[in-house]
Amino acid sequence: LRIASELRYALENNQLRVFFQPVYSLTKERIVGCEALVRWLHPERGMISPADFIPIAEDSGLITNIDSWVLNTSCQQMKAWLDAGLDLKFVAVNVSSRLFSRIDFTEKVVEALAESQLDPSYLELEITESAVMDDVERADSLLNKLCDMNVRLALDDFGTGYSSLNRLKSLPVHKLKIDQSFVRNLPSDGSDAAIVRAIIALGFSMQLEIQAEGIETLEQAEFLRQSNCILAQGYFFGRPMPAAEFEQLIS
Ligand code: G
Ligand code: G
Ligand code: MN
Ligand code: NA
Repeated sequence: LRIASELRYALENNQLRVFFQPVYSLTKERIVGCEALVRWLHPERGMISPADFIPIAEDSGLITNIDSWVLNTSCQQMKAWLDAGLDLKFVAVNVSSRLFSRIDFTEKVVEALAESQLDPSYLELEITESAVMDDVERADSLLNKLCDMNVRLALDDFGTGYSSLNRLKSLPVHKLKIDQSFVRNLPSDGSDAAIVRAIIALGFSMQLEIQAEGIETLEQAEFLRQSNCILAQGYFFGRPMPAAEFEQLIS
Protein backbone atom coordinates (compact mmCIF):
# COMPACT_ATOMS: atom_id res chain seq x y z
CA LEU A 1 0.00 0.00 0.00
CA ARG A 2 2.86 2.34 0.84
CA ILE A 3 4.50 1.65 -2.51
CA ALA A 4 1.18 2.24 -4.26
CA SER A 5 0.87 5.70 -2.74
CA GLU A 6 4.55 6.40 -3.46
CA LEU A 7 3.88 5.43 -7.05
CA ARG A 8 0.92 7.79 -7.27
CA TYR A 9 3.17 10.52 -5.90
CA ALA A 10 5.84 9.56 -8.45
CA LEU A 11 3.41 9.88 -11.34
CA GLU A 12 2.23 13.28 -10.17
CA ASN A 13 5.73 14.57 -9.39
CA ASN A 14 7.60 13.76 -12.54
CA GLN A 15 9.54 10.73 -11.29
CA LEU A 16 8.51 8.48 -14.16
CA ARG A 17 10.48 8.35 -17.40
CA VAL A 18 9.77 6.82 -20.78
CA PHE A 19 12.71 4.91 -22.27
CA PHE A 20 12.80 3.84 -25.91
CA GLN A 21 14.18 0.56 -27.20
CA PRO A 22 15.13 0.37 -30.90
CA VAL A 23 13.38 -2.00 -33.31
CA TYR A 24 15.67 -3.04 -36.14
CA SER A 25 14.76 -4.10 -39.68
CA LEU A 26 16.87 -7.11 -40.67
CA THR A 27 16.17 -6.42 -44.36
CA LYS A 28 16.68 -2.64 -44.35
CA GLU A 29 19.54 -3.01 -41.87
CA ARG A 30 18.50 0.02 -39.87
CA ILE A 31 16.35 1.07 -36.93
CA VAL A 32 12.77 1.58 -38.06
CA GLY A 33 10.89 2.08 -34.80
CA CYS A 34 10.96 1.77 -31.05
CA GLU A 35 9.06 0.48 -28.03
CA ALA A 36 8.27 2.83 -25.16
CA LEU A 37 9.08 1.30 -21.75
CA VAL A 38 8.39 3.10 -18.49
CA ARG A 39 10.96 3.56 -15.69
CA TRP A 40 10.68 4.94 -12.17
CA LEU A 41 13.49 7.27 -11.24
CA HIS A 42 13.17 7.00 -7.45
CA PRO A 43 14.92 9.82 -5.53
CA GLU A 44 16.48 7.37 -3.03
CA ARG A 45 16.34 3.95 -4.62
CA GLY A 46 17.44 4.95 -8.11
CA MET A 47 16.02 3.43 -11.26
CA ILE A 48 13.22 0.95 -10.57
CA SER A 49 12.24 -1.52 -13.27
CA PRO A 50 8.58 -1.76 -14.32
CA ALA A 51 8.82 -5.49 -13.58
CA ASP A 52 8.87 -4.39 -9.91
CA PHE A 53 6.15 -1.73 -9.95
CA ILE A 54 3.77 -2.65 -12.80
CA PRO A 55 2.22 -5.49 -10.72
CA ILE A 56 1.62 -3.02 -7.86
CA ALA A 57 0.23 -0.50 -10.32
CA GLU A 58 -2.10 -3.18 -11.70
CA ASP A 59 -3.42 -4.15 -8.26
CA SER A 60 -4.06 -0.54 -7.27
CA GLY A 61 -5.58 0.44 -10.60
CA LEU A 62 -2.92 3.11 -11.08
CA ILE A 63 -1.73 1.26 -14.17
CA THR A 64 -4.33 3.00 -16.35
CA ASN A 65 -2.97 6.41 -15.28
CA ILE A 66 0.60 5.28 -15.93
CA ASP A 67 -0.27 3.77 -19.32
CA SER A 68 -2.13 6.92 -20.34
CA TRP A 69 0.83 9.04 -19.33
CA VAL A 70 3.24 6.81 -21.27
CA LEU A 71 0.87 6.94 -24.27
CA ASN A 72 0.70 10.75 -24.23
CA THR A 73 4.44 11.17 -23.69
CA SER A 74 5.29 8.67 -26.46
CA CYS A 75 2.95 10.31 -28.99
CA GLN A 76 4.45 13.72 -28.24
CA GLN A 77 8.01 12.40 -28.50
CA MET A 78 7.30 10.63 -31.79
CA LYS A 79 5.70 13.76 -33.24
CA ALA A 80 8.79 15.80 -32.26
CA TRP A 81 11.10 13.21 -33.86
CA LEU A 82 9.12 13.17 -37.10
CA ASP A 83 9.06 16.98 -37.19
CA ALA A 84 12.84 16.91 -36.74
CA GLY A 85 13.11 14.70 -39.83
CA LEU A 86 13.93 11.38 -38.16
CA ASP A 87 13.04 8.42 -40.36
CA LEU A 88 10.97 6.29 -37.98
CA LYS A 89 7.91 4.20 -38.84
CA PHE A 90 6.37 3.62 -35.42
CA VAL A 91 6.48 4.02 -31.67
CA ALA A 92 4.98 1.05 -29.80
CA VAL A 93 3.21 1.54 -26.48
CA ASN A 94 2.21 -1.23 -24.04
CA VAL A 95 -1.47 -1.43 -23.15
CA SER A 96 -2.27 -3.24 -19.91
CA SER A 97 -5.38 -5.45 -19.74
CA ARG A 98 -6.76 -2.99 -17.19
CA LEU A 99 -6.53 -0.08 -19.63
CA PHE A 100 -7.82 -2.18 -22.53
CA SER A 101 -10.93 -3.14 -20.58
CA ARG A 102 -11.81 0.44 -19.67
CA ILE A 103 -14.83 1.90 -21.36
CA ASP A 104 -12.91 5.08 -22.21
CA PHE A 105 -9.86 3.32 -23.68
CA THR A 106 -10.38 4.46 -27.30
CA GLU A 107 -11.10 7.98 -26.07
CA LYS A 108 -7.73 8.04 -24.34
CA VAL A 109 -6.06 7.00 -27.59
CA VAL A 110 -8.00 9.61 -29.57
CA GLU A 111 -7.02 12.25 -27.00
CA ALA A 112 -3.32 11.34 -27.06
CA LEU A 113 -3.32 11.55 -30.87
CA ALA A 114 -5.24 14.83 -30.93
CA GLU A 115 -3.06 16.48 -28.30
CA SER A 116 0.19 15.41 -29.92
CA GLN A 117 -1.00 15.91 -33.51
CA LEU A 118 0.70 12.59 -34.31
CA ASP A 119 -0.50 10.81 -37.44
CA PRO A 120 -2.22 7.65 -36.05
CA SER A 121 -0.31 5.36 -38.45
CA TYR A 122 2.87 6.04 -36.42
CA LEU A 123 1.33 4.71 -33.21
CA GLU A 124 1.45 1.01 -32.46
CA LEU A 125 -0.47 -0.40 -29.51
CA GLU A 126 0.86 -3.59 -27.92
CA ILE A 127 -2.01 -5.69 -26.65
CA THR A 128 -1.64 -8.88 -24.62
CA GLU A 129 -3.28 -12.19 -25.44
CA SER A 130 -5.20 -12.21 -22.17
CA ALA A 131 -6.76 -8.81 -22.94
CA VAL A 132 -8.26 -10.07 -26.20
CA MET A 133 -9.45 -13.41 -24.77
CA ASP A 134 -11.70 -11.94 -22.07
CA ASP A 135 -14.59 -10.53 -24.03
CA VAL A 136 -13.97 -11.52 -27.63
CA GLU A 137 -16.77 -9.50 -29.21
CA ARG A 138 -15.86 -6.32 -27.41
CA ALA A 139 -12.16 -6.79 -28.12
CA ASP A 140 -12.76 -7.28 -31.84
CA SER A 141 -15.03 -4.27 -32.17
CA LEU A 142 -12.55 -2.14 -30.22
CA LEU A 143 -9.58 -3.29 -32.29
CA ASN A 144 -11.53 -2.78 -35.51
CA LYS A 145 -12.31 0.76 -34.41
CA LEU A 146 -8.60 1.42 -33.78
CA CYS A 147 -7.74 -0.16 -37.16
CA ASP A 148 -10.23 2.16 -38.85
CA MET A 149 -8.44 5.08 -37.18
CA ASN A 150 -5.21 3.78 -38.80
CA VAL A 151 -3.59 2.91 -35.48
CA ARG A 152 -1.28 -0.13 -35.70
CA LEU A 153 -1.92 -3.13 -33.47
CA ALA A 154 0.57 -5.70 -32.19
CA LEU A 155 0.01 -8.84 -30.14
CA ASP A 156 2.72 -8.80 -27.43
CA ASP A 157 4.45 -11.88 -25.93
CA PHE A 158 2.93 -14.05 -28.66
CA GLY A 159 2.94 -17.75 -27.88
CA THR A 160 2.91 -17.46 -24.09
CA GLY A 161 -0.75 -16.66 -23.42
CA TYR A 162 -4.02 -18.45 -23.84
CA SER A 163 -5.03 -17.25 -27.27
CA SER A 164 -5.62 -19.93 -29.89
CA LEU A 165 -5.01 -19.98 -33.61
CA ASN A 166 -8.79 -19.93 -33.93
CA ARG A 167 -8.79 -16.61 -32.07
CA LEU A 168 -5.93 -15.27 -34.17
CA LYS A 169 -7.85 -16.02 -37.37
CA SER A 170 -10.38 -13.27 -36.67
CA LEU A 171 -8.20 -10.96 -34.61
CA PRO A 172 -7.65 -7.53 -36.20
CA VAL A 173 -3.90 -7.08 -35.54
CA HIS A 174 -1.02 -6.13 -37.84
CA LYS A 175 1.88 -7.68 -35.98
CA LEU A 176 2.87 -10.61 -33.78
CA LYS A 177 5.73 -10.16 -31.35
CA ILE A 178 7.52 -13.47 -30.78
CA ASP A 179 8.11 -13.72 -27.05
CA GLN A 180 11.71 -13.64 -25.87
CA SER A 181 11.40 -17.06 -24.24
CA PHE A 182 11.43 -18.59 -27.74
CA VAL A 183 14.46 -16.53 -28.78
CA ARG A 184 16.67 -17.00 -25.71
CA ASN A 185 18.03 -20.43 -26.68
CA LEU A 186 18.28 -19.89 -30.43
CA PRO A 187 19.77 -21.23 -32.57
CA SER A 188 20.82 -24.37 -30.65
CA ASP A 189 17.43 -25.37 -29.22
CA GLY A 190 15.66 -27.33 -31.96
CA SER A 191 12.16 -26.90 -30.54
CA ASP A 192 12.52 -23.14 -30.21
CA ALA A 193 13.97 -22.95 -33.72
CA ALA A 194 10.97 -24.91 -35.06
CA ILE A 195 8.46 -22.75 -33.16
CA VAL A 196 10.05 -19.50 -34.32
CA ARG A 197 10.13 -20.67 -37.95
CA ALA A 198 6.49 -21.75 -37.68
CA ILE A 199 5.41 -18.34 -36.32
CA ILE A 200 7.30 -16.60 -39.13
CA ALA A 201 5.57 -18.84 -41.70
CA LEU A 202 2.21 -18.19 -40.05
CA GLY A 203 2.84 -14.46 -40.23
CA PHE A 204 3.78 -14.68 -43.88
CA SER A 205 0.65 -16.59 -44.88
CA MET A 206 -1.65 -14.47 -42.71
CA GLN A 207 -0.01 -11.23 -43.86
CA LEU A 208 1.03 -10.30 -40.35
CA GLU A 209 4.31 -8.58 -39.54
CA ILE A 210 6.56 -10.62 -37.27
CA GLN A 211 8.87 -9.04 -34.71
CA ALA A 212 11.20 -11.15 -32.59
CA GLU A 213 12.08 -9.93 -29.09
CA GLY A 214 15.00 -10.47 -26.75
CA ILE A 215 17.78 -10.81 -29.34
CA GLU A 216 21.07 -10.65 -27.46
CA THR A 217 23.58 -12.26 -29.82
CA LEU A 218 24.73 -12.08 -33.43
CA GLU A 219 23.91 -15.79 -33.82
CA GLN A 220 20.28 -15.18 -32.84
CA ALA A 221 20.05 -12.24 -35.23
CA GLU A 222 21.56 -14.33 -38.05
CA PHE A 223 19.19 -17.23 -37.40
CA LEU A 224 16.21 -14.88 -37.57
CA ARG A 225 17.44 -13.18 -40.74
CA GLN A 226 17.94 -16.54 -42.43
CA SER A 227 14.47 -17.59 -41.30
CA ASN A 228 13.03 -14.49 -43.04
CA CYS A 229 12.05 -12.65 -39.89
CA ILE A 230 11.93 -8.96 -40.77
CA LEU A 231 11.84 -7.10 -37.45
CA ALA A 232 14.05 -7.61 -34.41
CA GLN A 233 14.34 -6.10 -30.95
CA GLY A 234 16.77 -6.83 -28.14
CA TYR A 235 19.91 -5.80 -26.28
CA PHE A 236 21.97 -6.79 -29.33
CA PHE A 237 20.46 -3.85 -31.22
CA GLY A 238 20.07 -1.57 -28.21
CA ARG A 239 18.72 -1.44 -24.68
CA PRO A 240 15.80 0.72 -23.67
CA MET A 241 17.33 4.22 -23.40
CA PRO A 242 16.39 7.85 -22.73
CA ALA A 243 14.92 9.79 -25.66
CA ALA A 244 18.06 11.91 -26.18
CA GLU A 245 20.23 8.80 -26.44
CA PHE A 246 17.85 7.12 -28.87
CA GLU A 247 17.87 10.24 -31.00
CA GLN A 248 21.70 10.20 -31.14
CA LEU A 249 21.69 6.54 -32.07
CA ILE A 250 19.56 7.06 -35.17
CA SER A 251 20.84 10.41 -36.39
O1 G B 1 11.19 -2.55 -19.57
P1 G B 1 11.21 -3.94 -18.99
O2 G B 1 12.36 -4.26 -19.18
O3 G B 1 11.91 -4.03 -17.67
O4 G B 1 9.69 -4.16 -18.60
C1 G B 1 9.25 -5.13 -17.71
C2 G B 1 7.79 -5.37 -17.93
O5 G B 1 7.05 -4.16 -17.77
C3 G B 1 7.45 -5.87 -19.33
O6 G B 1 6.48 -6.90 -19.21
C4 G B 1 6.86 -4.68 -20.02
O7 G B 1 5.90 -5.04 -20.97
C5 G B 1 6.21 -3.93 -18.86
N1 G B 1 6.12 -2.51 -19.18
C6 G B 1 7.11 -1.64 -19.44
N2 G B 1 6.62 -0.41 -19.70
C7 G B 1 5.27 -0.51 -19.59
C8 G B 1 4.18 0.43 -19.72
O8 G B 1 4.34 1.60 -20.02
N3 G B 1 2.92 -0.06 -19.51
C9 G B 1 2.70 -1.36 -19.20
N4 G B 1 1.44 -1.74 -19.02
N5 G B 1 3.68 -2.26 -19.07
C10 G B 1 4.95 -1.84 -19.27
O1 G C 1 6.40 -7.57 -21.95
P1 G C 1 7.18 -6.80 -22.95
O2 G C 1 7.54 -7.63 -24.12
O3 G C 1 6.60 -5.49 -23.31
O4 G C 1 8.56 -6.46 -22.21
C1 G C 1 9.74 -6.22 -22.83
C2 G C 1 10.78 -6.41 -21.77
O5 G C 1 11.91 -7.10 -22.29
C3 G C 1 11.30 -5.15 -21.20
O6 G C 1 11.48 -5.39 -19.86
C4 G C 1 12.65 -4.99 -21.88
O7 G C 1 13.55 -4.20 -21.14
C5 G C 1 13.09 -6.43 -21.97
N1 G C 1 14.07 -6.71 -23.00
C6 G C 1 14.21 -6.09 -24.19
N2 G C 1 15.22 -6.63 -24.91
C7 G C 1 15.73 -7.62 -24.14
C8 G C 1 16.81 -8.55 -24.33
O8 G C 1 17.49 -8.60 -25.35
N3 G C 1 17.02 -9.44 -23.33
C9 G C 1 16.28 -9.45 -22.19
N4 G C 1 16.59 -10.35 -21.26
N5 G C 1 15.26 -8.59 -21.97
C10 G C 1 15.00 -7.69 -22.94
MN1 MN D 1 5.87 -4.93 -25.10
NA1 NA E 1 6.80 -8.75 -25.33
